[in-house]
Amino acid sequence: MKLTFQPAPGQLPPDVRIYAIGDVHGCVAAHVAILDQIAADFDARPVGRSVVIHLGDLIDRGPDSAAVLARVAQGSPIPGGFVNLRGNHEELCLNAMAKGGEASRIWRRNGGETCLVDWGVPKKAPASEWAGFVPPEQMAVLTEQRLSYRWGSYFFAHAGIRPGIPLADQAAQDLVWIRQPFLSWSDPFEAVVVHGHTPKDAPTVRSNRIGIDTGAVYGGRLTAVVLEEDRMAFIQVPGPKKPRK
Ligand SMILES: [Mn+2]
Repeated sequence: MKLTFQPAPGQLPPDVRIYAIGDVHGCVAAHVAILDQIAADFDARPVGRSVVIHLGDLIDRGPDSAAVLARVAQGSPIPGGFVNLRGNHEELCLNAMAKGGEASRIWRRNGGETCLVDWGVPKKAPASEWAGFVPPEQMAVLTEQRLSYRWGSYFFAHAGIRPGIPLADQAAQDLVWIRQPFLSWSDPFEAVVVHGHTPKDAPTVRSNRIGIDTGAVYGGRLTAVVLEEDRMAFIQVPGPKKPRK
């Protein structure tokens, strides 16, 4: 695999490489394939400090959310480990388990039904019992996700940020859910925001943000961005061919 680099809108120190992976949504084969490519790139071009960031929405809608969580729980294929950010789907899931009622209906309607099936939760089990079906290491992936991550001139969050508010003061609701006015904001932010959440046919590269949700679960591809010094490259693998019923 040969990466094609282009100028990046941000900057990292010379001995650092960041791999950030967009919305997986249960597309386990694509996830495994992209981790393999990341490992191959790292082995071919080792670097002093590295990390693999999941930008959130590991679960819901795709072929096997439980298998994706299990793979994430196993840890990174390269030194430096995983940083797992919270997506709105993980938030919906945890809210459903904690609150039941309307929160559980909202999650089920938004892709959570597939996740429950993947965990083997019986159709009639009440929301208060769902967590009992989740392997502890998978639950830990969900509960230990962080809201954002910063390195060099990059800031990583699932959905984006609220323009005009310092990065340190961003609300969880915005980091996990925001679309506008973030997506159409053209002025610089405190850092270049690397995010998923809003699917597009191709990665979006602007001077103030990089969007890498390329709709793997909707017939598109799973994308990872490779960031180093003043440049970047994309790794892309196909998502599943047939949507899940
Ligand atoms: Mn999302």
